[in-house]
Amino acid sequence: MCTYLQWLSCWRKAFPAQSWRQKCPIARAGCLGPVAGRPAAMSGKSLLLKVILLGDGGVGKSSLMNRYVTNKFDSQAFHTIGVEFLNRDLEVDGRFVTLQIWDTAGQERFKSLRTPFYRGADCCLLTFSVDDRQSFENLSNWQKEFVYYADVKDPERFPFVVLGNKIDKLERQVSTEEAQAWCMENGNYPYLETSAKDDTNVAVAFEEAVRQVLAVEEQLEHCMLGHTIDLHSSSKSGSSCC
Ligand SMILES: Nc1nc2c(ncn2[C@@H]2O[C@H](COP(=O)(O)OP(=O)(O)O)[C@@H](O)[C@H]2O)c(=O)[nH]1
Ligand SMILES: [Mg+2]
Repeated sequence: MCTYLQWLSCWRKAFPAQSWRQKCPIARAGCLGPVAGRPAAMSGKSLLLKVILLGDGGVGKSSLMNRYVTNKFDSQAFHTIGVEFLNRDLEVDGRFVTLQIWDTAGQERFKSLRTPFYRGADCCLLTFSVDDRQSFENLSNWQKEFVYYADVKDPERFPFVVLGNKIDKLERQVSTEEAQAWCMENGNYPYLETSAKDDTNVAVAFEEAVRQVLAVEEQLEHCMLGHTIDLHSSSKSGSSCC
């Protein structure tokens, strides 16, 4: 018999980096499903979380990231080339977190970057623009694409957060109610309306992403602590919590 930490350390040695969740029997059973390939990593005392911004080109993904990390907004922003990421440290509910925010360009020629870009994500921010109906209608495609390429084992538990950006614009094509209804129907995702231009709800959106991940991690820890595993035996004892 061994402790949870000993067991975890053995698993990580046996199945390094990204593969351990997929090979862990509990992970395969669904407990660890929300996280696409690896647990959130610890860097010093800070938890490193990888968050991905997805959505149609022009909805404001790069602007949201830049507003949050550098507190700047550029109305003549250049198109993202391939993939970029920026880090920001924050504290949420007493936990110190380093957010690694990944921003991508959706152009066809960068499609080969999808798998390494999506893999290992702890949270996905599905983004549309409230003045662009098509970007809202494409949310399902972005969600499916992420689940497929990130190889999410349990999509129902994966932490998605939906952002309706550009609420400073006077003419809307998507109402708050409609967006909330979509979130409710597609997995009860949190929905936040943001403006990278006015800095409305931008920090709140990223904090919500962290909260969603922490909630899943807590569930995971709870789940794994509930297991007693005999490393000398091929079968595991203890009842499943998932
Ligand atoms: N009015 C307004 N414009 C925005 C907002 N966010 C981004 N934009 C503008 O929308 C355009 C596309 O933004 P960008 O961040 O490049 O979108 P991305 O392709 O999703 O990364 C740029 O001209 C931005 O200045 C916002 O919240 N309000
Ligand atoms: Mg961009």
